Amino acid sequence: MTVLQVGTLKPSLTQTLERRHRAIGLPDTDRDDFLAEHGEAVTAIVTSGRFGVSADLMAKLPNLGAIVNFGVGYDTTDVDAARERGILVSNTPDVLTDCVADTAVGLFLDVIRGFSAADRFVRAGSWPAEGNFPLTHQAGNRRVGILGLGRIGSAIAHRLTAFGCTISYHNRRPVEGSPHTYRADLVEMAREVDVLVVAAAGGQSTSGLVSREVLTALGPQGYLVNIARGSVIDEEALVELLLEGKLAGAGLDVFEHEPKVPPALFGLDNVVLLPHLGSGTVETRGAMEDLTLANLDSFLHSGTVLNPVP
Ligand code: 8YV
Repeated sequence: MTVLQVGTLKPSLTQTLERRHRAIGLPDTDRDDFLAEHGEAVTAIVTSGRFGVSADLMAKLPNLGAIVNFGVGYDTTDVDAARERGILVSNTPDVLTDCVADTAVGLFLDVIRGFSAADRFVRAGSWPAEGNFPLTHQAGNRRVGILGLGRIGSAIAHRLTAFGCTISYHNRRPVEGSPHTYRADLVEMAREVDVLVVAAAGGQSTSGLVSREVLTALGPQGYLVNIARGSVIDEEALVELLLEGKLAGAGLDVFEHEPKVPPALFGLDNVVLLPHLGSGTVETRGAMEDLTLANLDSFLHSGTVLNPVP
């Protein structure tokens, strides 16, 4: 039984996998030779949302039983192919909800109040030279639309409710028992809100969901916050509309081609750019590591995982 690591993982996770399970890493080169030698022995993979497992790789691992994903998002793994082959896929839900929701609120405040831009203003010596920083806008008591009222979306709604915001949301279906207003039509919701917060899962079903039409409906007074996946938004349209002043601003933790960020955004003070750090705290990444190892142990001991993806 061999555990295979796909992609670069948190160093302490790699150390534990090597120590406890003698895990081996999938090399970047000469993969076919490597798989010819080790492929049959591999029963479990540990990977992360940045890398994932393709159907092609699964086909070369005839005894693979589980793909254990470090992270809640698993859009880089071909889950349909895994299901067809009877391979379990697990993720790390719940433990990162609070940190990712905090990041969304941080972006929400920053993009509306201009804190990062104001920080640059102070550091550049512009305060004594130019006088007061230009006025920004109020963040509390705004109308916020959340795309994806799952665990993270609900935690964002909870936080922004405390800021006096009115929350509406768009999902495929209404969430039973939710106190927030359901909007079946995303374009209509975007038209009605001041801020659109994207918290939907990535993958094919949500690819390009925040289209040019949705962004145009959000309009020149509207702000966009994305802590989900870059693929959910038509990034080209987003950049164009921001450059043309057809959106008030955007707070982005995720991008379509990470770690590449469209350079056209670098000069815009109404855009806040973060390097996909939503879950990136010592506490949360530690909890994700523990849950990843618990899912792997569960599979190796009982053939089941604790957090199977739907
Ligand atoms: C991680 C994430 O940065 O959980 C997710 O889906 O996007 C983040 O928590 C990522 O999974 C680590 O590679």
